Amino acid sequence: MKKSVSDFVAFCADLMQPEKTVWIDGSKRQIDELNKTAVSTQEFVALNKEKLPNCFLHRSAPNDVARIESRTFICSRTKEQAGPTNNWMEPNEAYKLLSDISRGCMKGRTMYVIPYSMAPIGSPFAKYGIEVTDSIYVVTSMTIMTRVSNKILDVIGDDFVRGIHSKAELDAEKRYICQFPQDNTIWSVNSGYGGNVLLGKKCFALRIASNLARDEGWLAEHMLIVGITRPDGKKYYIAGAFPSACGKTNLAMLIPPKEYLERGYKVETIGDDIAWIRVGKDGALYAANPEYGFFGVAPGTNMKTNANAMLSCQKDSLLTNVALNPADDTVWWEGMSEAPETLIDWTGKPWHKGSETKAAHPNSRFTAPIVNCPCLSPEFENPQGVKLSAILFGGRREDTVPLVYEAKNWEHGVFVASVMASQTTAAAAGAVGVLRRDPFAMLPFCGYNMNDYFAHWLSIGKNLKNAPKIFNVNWFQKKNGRFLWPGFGDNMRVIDWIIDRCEGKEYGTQTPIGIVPKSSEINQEGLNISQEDLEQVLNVDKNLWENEVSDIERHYKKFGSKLPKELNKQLNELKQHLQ
Ligand code: OXD
Ligand code: MN
Repeated sequence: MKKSVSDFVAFCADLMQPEKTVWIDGSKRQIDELNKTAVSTQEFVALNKEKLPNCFLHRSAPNDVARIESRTFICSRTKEQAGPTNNWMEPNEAYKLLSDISRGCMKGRTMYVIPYSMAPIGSPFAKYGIEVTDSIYVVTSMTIMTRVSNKILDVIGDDFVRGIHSKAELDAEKRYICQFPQDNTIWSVNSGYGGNVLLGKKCFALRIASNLARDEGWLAEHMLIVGITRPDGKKYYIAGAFPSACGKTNLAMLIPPKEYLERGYKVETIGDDIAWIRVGKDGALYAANPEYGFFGVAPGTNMKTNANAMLSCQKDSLLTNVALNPADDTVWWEGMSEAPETLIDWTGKPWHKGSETKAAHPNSRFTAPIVNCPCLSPEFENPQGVKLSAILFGGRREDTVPLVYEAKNWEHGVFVASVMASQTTAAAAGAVGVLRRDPFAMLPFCGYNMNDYFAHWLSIGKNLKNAPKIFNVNWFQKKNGRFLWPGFGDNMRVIDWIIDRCEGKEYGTQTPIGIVPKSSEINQEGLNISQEDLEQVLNVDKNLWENEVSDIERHYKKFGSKLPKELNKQLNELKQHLQ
């Protein structure tokens, strides 16, 4: 084993003083044993062995149910490197604080050492990590979400990403999720919520990896990747960035309307949350999903909205903060089906149908192996990734932003992504439903100065001979509280228009914001929407866009003088077009 690995593990053991250290080898036998232990200590509840084989319910502490952005820090050498959108802590100060909190925190516990790979081991995309943790929930989840194997110890270099996690006392006042980009190190303490503790995911694959990507000339993005095959057999791959809990999983696993299925359309999933994207020799972009599982939002998921997600979490999965149906040891969440009469809610208390409280937490999750997904693409393990035809950006907007529009070119696309906004969701602690700008859906995940991140995107585009087209989509427009667009499978109609545009079809109308489809170009066969509503979702309202521009100006002020000039130029052009 590399000395750097054993030194790291020795450092963690010296500091946190676990009773023993166990190396995770990725074998089923070892995980089965650990799951049994977790059931015996009530960390897990074993679920129905016939209906949900090898599935377990896990409850996190009630004050620890979402990512906590206010306690997430980028500990780069200078505040300027972390930029205007991140919390920053001076690295020596952060290391001292975390060491003080962590000293002796694993006394009487086992420290598990997890070697894992993000992306297929040995592929050009692969990056390796070691996470130490005192939580079996983390071990089982990491085994689902990443490629855990003792083989990693043979291929790992000194540049592996060091991850330290301890539940410690689950003390919210001493909860910290710190990234140290200059040392490839992540330190998370006093939390047990997935997004804060499965260190391969947000902390590594986005915050640390975005730094690596900037230095090495690639992109680490909060994006789904989906493959579409048209009846003529031609395949298209599309990546899409939407903020947390805005439907990336649903779009990645979309089931097309009957009319499309009958004509031979096929949709296949590559990833639902993170894309690592590299420039190919042909000047196109190639994307791979570095993860190995789904950590999806449960509420609202059902056999109609996302049958593939439902089918993915029926075996070998963890269900976190959902309700338990004690009648048959199955699980339930709001929006799954008609509620059973009685349940045990996500906090472990009895719950009755009609109760004012939710049975499942709004950010309850399924953690499911990607190989369970019925529509998993055969390209998922392709070490070269898949060639992107289009990149989508979008968020939850009740008005202003039409169903879809196409950016004029790469630079304009970067502008569109830099001003994206969405209503906040339960995936992060804090108010829900508040509109906030979330550039590239990366606001909580970009591990360095976002001005430099925008500049990196602009410079990647300059070298692309076969750049994907960039689009913005919005499935969430409302009138009198009612969604105007049916969404889910019907989003295929929008994807189809996007692919037509990628094929160079002379579609759409130039508007001040970009190219918007004419309603006649959206396939309406079997679509249940009035002509009026369809016109409305495609409308670009100049007054609303003038307000939007004022808000974008306020948003851009935060970035100060380092904001790339190309973006201000794009904003000025938008203003002119609106006049
Ligand atoms: C997630 C998130 O869990 O974005 O993917 O919060
Ligand atoms: Mn996410």
